[in-house]
Amino acid sequence: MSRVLEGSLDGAGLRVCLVVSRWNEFVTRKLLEGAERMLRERGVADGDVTVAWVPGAFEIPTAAKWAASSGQFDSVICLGAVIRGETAHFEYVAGGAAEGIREVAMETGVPVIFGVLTTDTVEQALSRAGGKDGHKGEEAAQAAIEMANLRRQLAPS
Ligand code: INI
Repeated sequence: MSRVLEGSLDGAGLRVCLVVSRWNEFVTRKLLEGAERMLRERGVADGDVTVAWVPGAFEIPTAAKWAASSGQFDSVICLGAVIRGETAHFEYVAGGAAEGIREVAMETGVPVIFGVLTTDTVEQALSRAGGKDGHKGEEAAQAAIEMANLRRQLAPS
C-alpha cells in the first residue's frame, strides 16, 4: 500500500502573512477580504494573520521574501491584480511577479501562494474576485493552509 500524504484544511495554530498590492486596490481588497474570511473559517486565529501592503505586483516577491525568510510565518499569500488593458508592460509586471513568487517559495521552502490575477480586463478580474468565476482570494487561503500542513508531514523541522 502506498503511503499517501495530504495537507489538511485545518488552520488552527498556523501563522500567515498576506502580501497585497495596492495597484487595482478595488480588486485586491476583495481578494484580501475573501482570503481573510477563509482563513478565519478554517480556524486561523486573527492574531496569527499579518497583512503587508506593497505598491504593485512587481514588489510582491520582495516583501514575500522578507516574510518567508523571517521565520515568523507558516505560509505567505501573495495577492495582486495585473490587468492588461491598463499597461503596455503587462508581461513584465505579471511575469516578474509570477517568477519572483516561485523563486521565493523555492529558495525558502516556505509555501508562497500565487494569488495574483492576470487578466485582460477589469471585468475578468472582478469575476475572479468573488464574482461568477469564483474567488481567488479564498482559493489562495485554502492552498496556504493545505501546503503548510503538508510541509509539516513531508519536511518536519
Ligand atoms: N501593478 C499591478 O499590480 N497591476 C497592474 O495592472 C500594474 N500596471 O498596470 O502597470 C502594475 N504596475 C506597477 C508595478 O507593479 C510596480 O509597482 C511599478 O512598476 C514600480 O516598480
